[in-house]
Amino acid sequence: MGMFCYQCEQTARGTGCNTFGVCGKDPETAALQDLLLHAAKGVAMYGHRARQLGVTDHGADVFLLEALFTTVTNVNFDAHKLAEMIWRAATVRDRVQAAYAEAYTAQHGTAPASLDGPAAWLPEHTFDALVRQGEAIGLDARQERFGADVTALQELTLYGLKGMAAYADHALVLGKEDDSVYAFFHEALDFLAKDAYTVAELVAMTLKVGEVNLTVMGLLDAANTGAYGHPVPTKVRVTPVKGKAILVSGHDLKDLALLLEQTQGTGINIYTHSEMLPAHGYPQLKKYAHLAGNYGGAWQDQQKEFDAFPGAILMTTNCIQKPRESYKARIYTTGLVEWPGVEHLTDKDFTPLIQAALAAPGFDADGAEQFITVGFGHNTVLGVAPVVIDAVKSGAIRHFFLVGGCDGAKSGRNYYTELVEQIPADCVVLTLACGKYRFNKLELGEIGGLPRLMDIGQCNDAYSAIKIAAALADAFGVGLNELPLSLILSWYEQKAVVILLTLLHLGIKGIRLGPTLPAFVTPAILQVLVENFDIKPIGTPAGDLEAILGKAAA
Ligand code: SF4
Ligand code: SF3
Repeated sequence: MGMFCYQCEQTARGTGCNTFGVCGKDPETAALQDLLLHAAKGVAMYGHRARQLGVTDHGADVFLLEALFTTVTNVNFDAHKLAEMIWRAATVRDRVQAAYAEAYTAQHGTAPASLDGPAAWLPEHTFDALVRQGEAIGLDARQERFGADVTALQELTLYGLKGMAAYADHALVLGKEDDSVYAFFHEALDFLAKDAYTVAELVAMTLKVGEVNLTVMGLLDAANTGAYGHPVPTKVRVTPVKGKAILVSGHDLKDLALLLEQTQGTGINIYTHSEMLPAHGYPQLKKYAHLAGNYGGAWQDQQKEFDAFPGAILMTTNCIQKPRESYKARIYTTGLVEWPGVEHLTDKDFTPLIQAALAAPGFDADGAEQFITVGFGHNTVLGVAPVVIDAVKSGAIRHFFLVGGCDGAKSGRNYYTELVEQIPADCVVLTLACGKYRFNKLELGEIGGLPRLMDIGQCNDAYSAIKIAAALADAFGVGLNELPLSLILSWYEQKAVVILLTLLHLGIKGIRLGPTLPAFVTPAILQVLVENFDIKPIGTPAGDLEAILGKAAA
C-alpha cells in the first residue's frame, strides 16, 4: 500500500513521503487524512451555499476546524479515530445539505440542483473499505487531473487553512470565535472542490487565507490575554527542582491552566516543554508556584528527553512523535492529538496523568540554577516603544532581526544558531515559536536596558510581532518594508505556512525562509513568490548578514 504526502519540511528526500511518513504517519492514516479532508470539502460545499441563504450550522463550523487541525503534521496518528471523524463528516454534511435544501426551496419555490464531487460522496461502512476509498482520492490523482502548479497552489491554500484551523480552535476553546472566519472556511474549502481554476484566482485565494488568518491570530491573542493577562517579562528556570513532575507540551494554554488547577496541593511540579514555554509569562498562569520551569528543547528531541523525564507527560497539540516503550505508559494526549495505544484524556479530567506522576520517581535533586527570560508580547514591547524608538534614532539599535518559526531535525537548522551568534551587538533579535531553542540559552546582553533577545511567544504570537512592527512603522512614518527589520524564518508544519501567507498578505518582502523550501512549491509557483515578494532561501549566516547590513557594517 502506498501513500503520498509532502505537506511538511521533513518530507522524505525533500520530495514526498510515499511508503511511510518520516513523521511516523502510516499509509492507512495518510489515506484517511486525505479522505477526511475530502469529506470536509463536502460539508463546506453545502455549508457555503447554505450560508449564502442565511443558514448557519455551528456544529458544522466547528467540525471543519477539527477536521483540518486533526490533519496538521504530528497531531493525530490514530487511524481509527480518523475513520470515526469521516463517518461523522457524512452525518454533518447530510444535515447541512438538508438545511440548505429547505432554505433554497423556501426562497425559490423549487428544490436546488444536486451537487457532485465531495458533496455527493458516500462513506464506505468498514474501516478497510474506507482506507481504500481514501487511497483513491489521494493527491496523486489530483496532480494528474490539474497538473503540478494548480495542485501546488491548492495544497498551499489547504495547508494554510489547516494552520488557521489550529489557531481558530485554540481561540474557540477559550470562547473566542468569529462567524466571518467560519464563513471563510466554508468558502475556501468549497473553492478547493472546484473542477477548474486559473492560477490568478488560486493565488488570490492563497493570500485571502493569509488575510483571514490575521483576524484569527488576533482572536487568539485576545483569547489568551483575556483569559490569562498580557505576558510580562519573566525569568524561567530551565533546570529541574527536586520532586514529582509533569511535563506539558503543545500550544494549548487552557489545558495547562486546567492542569495547574488540578495539581494544586499535590506536591507535583509542572514543567513546560517546547511551545508551552511562553506560558510562564502570563500573569494568570505564572501565579501558580508549582509552575516550576521549562524542561528540554523543541519537539524533535522529545524521544530522548521524555525518556529521561522522571514524571508524566501531557501532549496538548502538535508536535507528538512516536512514543518509546520506555515512556508510553506515562505519556497522555488530550484535545485533537492522539497516538494509538497512548491514553487519551477526553474530558480534561487529568487524574490518570496526576496518578502517573505520583507513581514516577520525580527529580531526586535540584539542578544548578539557570534561567531564560520570556514574556515580550506586544503589550510589553510597545510599553517601552519610546525607548526603542529613541534607541533606533540615536543609532544605538541598528537593526532588528525576527528569527522565528519551527524547529526540526535537519542539521541545516544550525544556520539559525550561527546567525544569532553572529548578529552584531548593536542589533536586536526578536523570536517566536519553537525554533528559538536553537539560540534561546545564548547570553546576548542588552542595549540601553533593552534585552537584545526578546522572546515574543508561540508561533501564533507572530500576531504580536506584526503589531510591534506596525507600531514602529507608524512611529517612523514608513511602510513595513522600510523598517530596519529583516525576517529570517524557519518552517516545519502548516501553522508556519499560514503565518507566511499572512506576512505575504501584508506585503512583506524579502523574507528569508529555511532550512529548505517547501516540496509542494513548484518552480513556477516559486517564481511567482520571488517576483511578487522577493522571498528567498536562507544562505550562509555570514552571507545573509552581509546582504542585510552591508559589508563594512556586518
Ligand atoms: Fe511526510 Fe511530513 Fe507528510 Fe509526515 S506530514 S507523511 S513527514 S510529508
Ligand atoms: Fe513548533 Fe511543532 Fe511549528 Fe508552534 S511545536 S512552531 S513545529
